[in-house]
Amino acid sequence: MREQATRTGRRSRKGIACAAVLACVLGAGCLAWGCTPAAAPSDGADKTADSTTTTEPAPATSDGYSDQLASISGFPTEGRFVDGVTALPGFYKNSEKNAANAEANEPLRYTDRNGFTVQPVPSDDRAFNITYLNAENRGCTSCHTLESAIMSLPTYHRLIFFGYPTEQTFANCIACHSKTYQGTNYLGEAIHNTHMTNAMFTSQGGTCFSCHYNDVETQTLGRWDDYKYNLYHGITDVAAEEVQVTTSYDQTTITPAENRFFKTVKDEPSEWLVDDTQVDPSIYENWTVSIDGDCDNPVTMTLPEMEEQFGTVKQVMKMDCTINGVGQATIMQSEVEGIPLSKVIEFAKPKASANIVSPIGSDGYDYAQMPIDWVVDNNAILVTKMDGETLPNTQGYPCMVWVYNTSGGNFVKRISNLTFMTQPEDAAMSQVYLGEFADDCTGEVYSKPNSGVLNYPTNVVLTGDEAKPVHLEGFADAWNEPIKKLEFSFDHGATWTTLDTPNNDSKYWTYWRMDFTPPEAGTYLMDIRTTSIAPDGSDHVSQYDTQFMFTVE
Ligand SMILES: Nc1nc2c(c(=O)[nH]1)N[C@H]1C(S)=C(S)[C@@H](COP(=O)(O)O)O[C@H]1N2
Ligand SMILES: [Mo]
Repeated sequence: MREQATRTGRRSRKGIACAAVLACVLGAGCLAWGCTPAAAPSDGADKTADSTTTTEPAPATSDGYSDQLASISGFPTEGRFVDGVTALPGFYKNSEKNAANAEANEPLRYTDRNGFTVQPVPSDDRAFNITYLNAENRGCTSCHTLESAIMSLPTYHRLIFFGYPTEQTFANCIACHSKTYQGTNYLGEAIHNTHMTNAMFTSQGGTCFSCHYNDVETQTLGRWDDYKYNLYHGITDVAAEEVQVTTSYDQTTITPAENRFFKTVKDEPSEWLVDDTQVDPSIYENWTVSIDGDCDNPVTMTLPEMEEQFGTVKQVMKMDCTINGVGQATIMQSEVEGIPLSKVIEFAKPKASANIVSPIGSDGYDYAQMPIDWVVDNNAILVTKMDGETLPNTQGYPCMVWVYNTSGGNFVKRISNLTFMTQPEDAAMSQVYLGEFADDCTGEVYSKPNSGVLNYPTNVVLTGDEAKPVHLEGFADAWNEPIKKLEFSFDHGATWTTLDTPNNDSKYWTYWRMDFTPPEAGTYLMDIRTTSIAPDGSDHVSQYDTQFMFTVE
């Protein structure tokens, strides 16, 4: 990991752009408002102004708008345009204008907090992106990081911090804030209300189009961040037949400790227990787990007693948070060691009726109610060590449940109870999280299967050795579904290079590596399309491509 550096060089142009808003929700009212031409000075208003503030009468052929243009650029205010075309080149010089505009509107670069140089908007020979798309002032992260926006809310909202230098985006908000999960209090509602009435947003000229793209095809306001990479000028396309790229993958790569993600528990920040210099061995020695509920042999044991009684196993396991959005880095893989829950369950003797076991966190986290069979079949363990060391505080010291083929939402930190329960059969799988949240805009599963780049933030600028070739690496994962293939495109999805991943095991993530030799300096866009194998054997193709832009010099 690079040295920490603060975000610098961020200058603000007029206008603002903030957190993404769901496309479908704004509807015709806002669209119509957005399409109505903004107030152009009316003849009436200008004439009134002229009569009271100027001594010379305004030229008969002029209007207020032409006067303004004339004062800016020497634009002729008299005579038919068609008679004066030879005079136009005096100021209407295409190439000079384009170059001057491009120079005056060089896209912003800055150093991100991980020390990477990033340029969110590509340069193009006219500065089209800046001038006409207003691209630097649109989309959530043109104004704020997602982390700082959430931390600045007036009420508590739990946080996810990435360990990989990937940029967190609204993609990580979709799952919990979907209509299917939140009902009427969905993301668009929350984002509209926190932005449209927010002085920071309005005072900087924030509008619908700070967050939205007007998609004439679908007649909706789409999320700018979903469209932006396909709208930018200045991206060099490379077709699959020409692209110089090598790819490989494995399923064994382990996440370095510094790249593990951290999700806060529901406590106060002072109780997050993130300081590993404060790890007190007596917490581990004295930690008790109550094995209770619908079982014949309820018992309370300390962790050392459980290790003694049930032994420990070591296994490589992935943790993919169920909300991990398209291209996001709420994922890791580690070699974990701990007590097999199958042994604990056997010892506890669940009642014949019991079908659920729920590890409950000391913070009250009780979302993980899993079928007993699922926990046994998927080799759940009560983890006490990660990569050979005592579990760090951030990762749930002194213990955390991990389960194969199941998302991080079921991995409970600091469990106080293992409770057996009896639930109606049809409800039994409802709290096993497998990344299947719906996307309100399409009604499809949002981010399964998923993929992402983990070694650079999108929009990174690479020079020197890092540019020849460009080395990219990252994951593909679909929770309980094996990955079938990854496809990479460098021409906006027209042609694809395929990386097949035969005999894939859904217990582990799929970690890919790529070397891309850029044909020339410039900005490139990589689209990743991921395919997993659905339980019925059919191909499950990612709904959205993961998009990653980079500039090489
Ligand atoms: N006790 C407790 N355990 C918890 C949670 C929680 O809020 N409380 N969140 C879960 C979720 S949703 C995830 S993704 C993982 C995150 O683990 P990490 O911080 O070790 O990466 O912890 C899980 N375990
Ligand atoms: Mo999660």
